[in-house]
Amino acid sequence: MTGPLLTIDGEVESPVSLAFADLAGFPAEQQICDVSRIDPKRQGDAITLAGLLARVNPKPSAKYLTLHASADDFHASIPLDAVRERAFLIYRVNGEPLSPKSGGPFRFYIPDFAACQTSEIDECANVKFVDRMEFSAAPGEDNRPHDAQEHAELHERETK
Ligand SMILES: Nc1nc2c(c(=O)[nH]1)N[C@H]1C(S)=C(S)[C@@H](COP(=O)(O)O)O[C@H]1N2
Ligand SMILES: [Mo]
Repeated sequence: MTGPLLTIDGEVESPVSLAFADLAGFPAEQQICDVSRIDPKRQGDAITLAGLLARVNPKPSAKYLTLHASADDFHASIPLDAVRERAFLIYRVNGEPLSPKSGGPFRFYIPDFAACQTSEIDECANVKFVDRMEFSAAPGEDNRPHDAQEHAELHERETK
């Protein structure tokens, strides 16, 4: 039993599907222990996006990263260069997989995100339940809310 998988594909040399145990096996320098050091509101351990990139080896054509959550059909597509050195993927809390309540099993996180709807790199791009990270030359699927009303409706759905 490997548990849920995270697929990383698109414009990369080596597409992969990774399970919890694979992420736990990433080298120490690609792990962030205790993300609360970076954002006190978040907890757990993460793999740096740089570490994931080193594994899949993006092609030069990879300019956008699309985060797919098929669980609730939520998607965000962001310019890779803007997050390459700072984003990470939270996957573990107290040695266990990140719970769905916290956005698990895999949650994308960008420190210093902009307020919702103010830029391509906003809080809404901190996609929960990520099951696929897709690299592409042009922007991919993105159904982040466009205005305050859509945003309020999304959060209303989320709490149900
Ligand atoms: N899969 C998924 N990820 C998501 C969302 C969502 O509805 N589904 N909402 C986004 C939005 S609009 C925001 S502002 C943040 C909120 O994160 P939080 O619930 O941890 O505060 O999650 C983002 N990630
Ligand atoms: Mo948001």
